[in-house]
Formats: sequence, structure tokens, C-alpha cells
Amino acid sequence: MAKTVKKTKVCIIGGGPSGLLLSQLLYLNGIKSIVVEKETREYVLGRIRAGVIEHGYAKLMREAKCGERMDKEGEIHEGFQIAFDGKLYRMDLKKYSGETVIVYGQVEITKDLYDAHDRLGVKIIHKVENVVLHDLKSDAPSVTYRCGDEEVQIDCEYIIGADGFHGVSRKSIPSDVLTEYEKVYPFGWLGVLSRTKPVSPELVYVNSKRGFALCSLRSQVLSRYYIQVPMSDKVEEWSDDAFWDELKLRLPAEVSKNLIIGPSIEKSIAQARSFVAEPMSYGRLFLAGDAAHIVPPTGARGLNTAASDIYYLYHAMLDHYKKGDSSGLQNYSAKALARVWKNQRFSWWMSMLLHGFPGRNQYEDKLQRTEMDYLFSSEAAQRSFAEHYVGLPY
Ligand code: RFL
Ligand code: PHB
Repeated sequence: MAKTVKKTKVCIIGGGPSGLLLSQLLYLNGIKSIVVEKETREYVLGRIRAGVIEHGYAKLMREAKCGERMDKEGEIHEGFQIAFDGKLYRMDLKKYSGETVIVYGQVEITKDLYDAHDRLGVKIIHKVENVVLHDLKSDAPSVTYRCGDEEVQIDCEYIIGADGFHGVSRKSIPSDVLTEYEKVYPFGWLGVLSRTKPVSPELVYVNSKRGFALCSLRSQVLSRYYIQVPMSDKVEEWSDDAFWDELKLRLPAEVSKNLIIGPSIEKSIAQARSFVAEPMSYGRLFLAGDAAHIVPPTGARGLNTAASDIYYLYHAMLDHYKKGDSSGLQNYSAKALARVWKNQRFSWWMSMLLHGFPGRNQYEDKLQRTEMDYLFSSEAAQRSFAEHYVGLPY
């Protein structure tokens, strides 16, 4: 079969939020790219994930001319609640960091990015299979794939691996070059989306004797709830009724009395995992987002860390193509990893703070209580918490 050869400056693997944001920013600056995506657009837009957006990410979305709906429909949150021992403590983000976060779902962000591509007349190539990266150490790398009956080769100058944790890009880096750091937690998050009024206008993170729970939202008519479950649990085993009963048992009485339940629109379990791959670049390949690192969702850092990778890559590409300065590309991995690790530490710490760890000894339980006590009683601790939660500077 004849191979179709396409040519572009940057080939982006993965049409998730990371890949689309970079492609959009580059297009606005006259740098052409091709995005290839394994799934359909509908499938990508069906994945319910992140809900909390850092102010730095929001700024980048505006720069990408994708911020209009976010600014209209997203909710600005100045703080949230932590429940412990049946009592509620407010974390005042605005007071301790001067900043806020936006509650706006990953589905909406991704939709806005797709719509922006449509407006520019840029097509994302969907349903690609057998994606292979070639000649990464040369000045002329390429990507080959099959799409339907067509075999395609994309000749390019740079390849961006934005294909998530299970993608092919990271795996294309030789194992003797790559170091992977990983921690798998003994639980997952069972999440339910329901078309009901949220139990509280602000997020509530709950540490209860029965395990962690989170009350989040997408809007004042769309709620998102999570409970910690053992990794052996299967989503099919959790009926809606069982989910609501368990959630109620984990919430303080003053919260659960306001809980409105309804049918789940989506229900899924996500494994809690921390993972970092170093370095984040190899020759002409640059990894971004979940392709290089993931965190447990506790600190709402995953998508936000992906966005800071894109910020560094975008500026490095601008410097390279507009000023002939490639130092940003050379330093990309080190620069991105410095922020990645700080978010890894915060997500790990917040996960240890809020979850139940079956089999943990009494000493470790005491330490968790002491962490809580320190957080609630120290302005310095709350300031540090707020600084991380609203997003460390880029
Ligand atoms: P994605 O979203 O996984 O997109 C990668 C895309 O690449 C495609 N792909 C390929 N394409 C071509 N060829 C291949 N061989 C390919 N292999 C894969 C995939 O189909 C996909 O479309 O990675 P990206 O763009 O880096 O985005 C990362 C975020 O999705 C992720 O970090 C967040 O969802 C994490 N996360 C949260 N992050 C936050 O910042 N705030 C939150 O509140 C938050 N909540 C969450 C979360 C993740 C969760 N789950 C399910 C893990 C809540 C949950 C429950
Ligand atoms: C969400 O709304 O999906 C969400 C919010 C905060 C988190 C994780 C997930 O920490």
C-alpha cells in the first residue's frame, strides 16, 4: 500500500487537553502542527476528569483565545472545606495566596479547545493506529500511523508526546535513558456525576473513619462526588444507592443533611498513582502532561501540571522559531520537572493527609492527626497549602 507523506513543523501525539492547548497556541503564532489522536472526538469529550483550574492555566486558556466560555460559565472559588473528625475547617485560598481557582470541567476545556481548532479550520486526525516514532535523535524525525486504510508518514522537526499515561511516546525513549519513579496507593476513587444541586457551594474534602470522600461540582446543577474504595472494587458492584449511602456515612452531619441524590450520569473508578518519567525530552521528542507524570487526584494537580508543561514548551518553541534561540527547548525537561516534582510532593502529601490507609499502624495514624492539627492551627501551613493549591508560579 502506498504511504501518504505529510510535512509539518511539529507533530503532536494526543488530542487531549495538553496536545490541543499546545497546537492552538502554536497556530495562533503561525507555527503549524499536526495533532494525531487515537480515539474519536466524542470519546475524548466523554472522559470526566479534572474540575479545578489554576489561575495560571486560566490565563493560558485566555491567551489561546479559549477563555471566553470558561470566564462566563466557570465558577471562581476563593476557598474550600476540609472535614475531619466530623468538623469542617475552611481553607481560605484568597486570604492566604491572594489568588482563586476556577471550577470548570476538563470536558469543557477540551471542548473549547476543539471548537477553537474548528474556528481556525484546523483538523485533528482521529482514530490513528500503530503510531510509531522514528529517528528521534536526528534533525528529521517522523511519525508513522495507520488511519482507516491509509498508511501515513509525518515528516517534522519536533514531536510532542502528549498521549497520556498509556501512550506510545514515553515508551519510545530507550529504557537505559529513562528513569521512572512510581508510587501506587492502595485505593482508587469511585466518582459519580449527577444532575443535582451540589451539597455545598464550595468543595468539601473529607477525611472520615470510613475513608476519604470529596464533594465537588461542575455547576450549581451538576455535582461530582468521589469516595475512596479498595482497588479490588469493580464499578459494576457499586449501585447508585450503595454509593449515596456510603457517601452520606462519610460526610459530617451538617453537610450530609443537605445532600440531594439523583441518578448517576457517569460512574468510574480511577486508581491513585504517583508517577514521574525523567527526562521529559529525548532528542527531538518532548513529553508533556500525563505522558510524563501523573498524580493521585487529591490535590487537583494533574491537568494543571500538564498546563505548565505546555506553557514551558510553548515559550521554548516561540523562542526557537521566532528568535532562533533553542535554549528553552534544551532546558525544557529540567524546568518542567522542577515544577512537576513540587506538585508530586503536594499531591502525595495531601493524599496521605486525607485518605484511610488500611493496616497502617497507630504511630502513622497519630502523625496524620498531627498534620491536620498543624494545618488547621498554623497560618504558615495554610499559606503554604494555598500557594500550592492555586498553582505555583510558572
Ligand atoms: P490525556 O487527557 O490522557 O490525553 C492524552 C490523549 O492521547 C491519546 N492517545 C493517543 N493518541 C495518539 N496515539 C496514541 N498512541 C495515543 N495514546 C493515547 C488519548 O486518547 C488521549 O486523548 O492527557 P493530557 O492531555 O496530558 O491531560 C492530562 C489530564 O487528563 C489529567 O492530568 C487530569 O485529568 C488529572 N485530573 C485532575 N487534574 C487537575 O488538574 N484537576 C483535577 O481536578 C483533576 N481531577 C483528574 C481528576 C484525573 C482523574 N482521573 C480519572 C484519572 C479527577 C480524576 C477522577
Ligand atoms: C473534580 O471535580 O473532579 C475534582 C476536584 C478536586 C480534586 C479532584 C477532582 O482534587
